[in-house]
Amino acid sequence: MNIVPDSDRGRSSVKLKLATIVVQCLSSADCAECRAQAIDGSSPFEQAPRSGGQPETRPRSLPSLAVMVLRLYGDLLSQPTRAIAIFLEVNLIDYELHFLSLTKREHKSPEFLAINPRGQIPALVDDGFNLAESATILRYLASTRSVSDHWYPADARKRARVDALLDWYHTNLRNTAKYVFSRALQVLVFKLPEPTYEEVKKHEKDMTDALNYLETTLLTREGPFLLGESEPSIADVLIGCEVTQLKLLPKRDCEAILDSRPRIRNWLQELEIALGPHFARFHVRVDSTAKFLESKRSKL
Ligand SMILES: N[C@@H](CCC(=O)N[C@@H](CS)C(=O)NCC(=O)O)C(=O)O
Repeated sequence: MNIVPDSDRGRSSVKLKLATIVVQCLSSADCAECRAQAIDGSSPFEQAPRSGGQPETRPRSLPSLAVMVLRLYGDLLSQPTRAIAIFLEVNLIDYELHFLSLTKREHKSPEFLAINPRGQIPALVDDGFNLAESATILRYLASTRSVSDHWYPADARKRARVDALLDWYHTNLRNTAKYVFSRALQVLVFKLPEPTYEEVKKHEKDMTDALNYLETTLLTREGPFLLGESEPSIADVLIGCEVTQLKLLPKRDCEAILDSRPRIRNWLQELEIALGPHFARFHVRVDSTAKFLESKRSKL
C-alpha cells in the first residue's frame, strides 16, 4: 500500500495539496494492512481510507505517469462516496481514493472546486474527464468498464427500472441524510448550531415516508434485490449506503427503524453478502463514528 500526497505523484491533472491523501493499494494482499490503517486512525474523522482492490497488474516500478488511474474524491462518511468505492472494489476496477475531509471543508478548496464547482463529494476524474453526481458516476462506470450486466442492465426496460430507482433515491430517500445529519452529526461532529425542532421533525417525516415506500413497495419483488433479481444493481449499492448512515443515530433509534422494517433489514444483509468484505471495510469509518457519537451522547 502506498500513501502519498497527491503533489508527489507527478500527475498533470489538478493537484490537491494538503487536502488530498492518496491511499493506494496495489495488491489485494495489502488489504489487511489497509484495514488496520483505517481502524487505527487518530480520530474517526481523520482516518485515512484505502483504495484500489485490483490485484497487481503492473510492476510497482513503472512510472506513475504511464497509467492515468481513475480518481475518486470523497470521504467515507459520505454515503455516495462509499457506494462508488464499493462498486469499484467489487468490480476490481483500478482507482485511487483521494480523501477529502468534510469536517475540514476540504471539498470547498479551490483545487477541488476546479474538479467539481458544486464543491460536493463524490467526484470522479477519469483521464482528465471530471464527473460529479453519484448516480451518474455509477452509470458512467458501469457503462465504460467491463462489469456484469446485473449492475446496469443493457436491456432498455431493466435499465430504465434502475434509472427510476436512482431518480427516486435522489428526491426521496436521500432526505434520510438530512435527518441523520441534523440528529447525529450537525452539533457533535460539525460543531454547527443546533437544528430547530421543526427542522428535525420535517426531515424525520421525509425519511420515514421514503423508508416506508422502500419497505412496502420497492422491496416486495421476488428476488432479494431491488429489481427483483438475484444480484444487485448500482441502485442497490447507492440506496444501501444511504440506509447504513442510520447507524449514526442513537443505537436504539437505528434498531427501532430497522426492526419495524424487516424487508429493509434482510435486503441490507443480502447486500452485505453480495458485496463481500468491501461493504464492511468501507463502513469502518461510519462504525467508528457511531461509537464516538455514542460515547459523546453518554456524557451529555
Ligand atoms: N447529488 C449529489 C449529492 C452529493 C452530496 O450531497 N455530497 C455531500 C456529502 S455526502 C457533500 O458534499 N456535502 C457538502 C456540501 O454540500 O457542501 C450526489 O449524489 O453526488
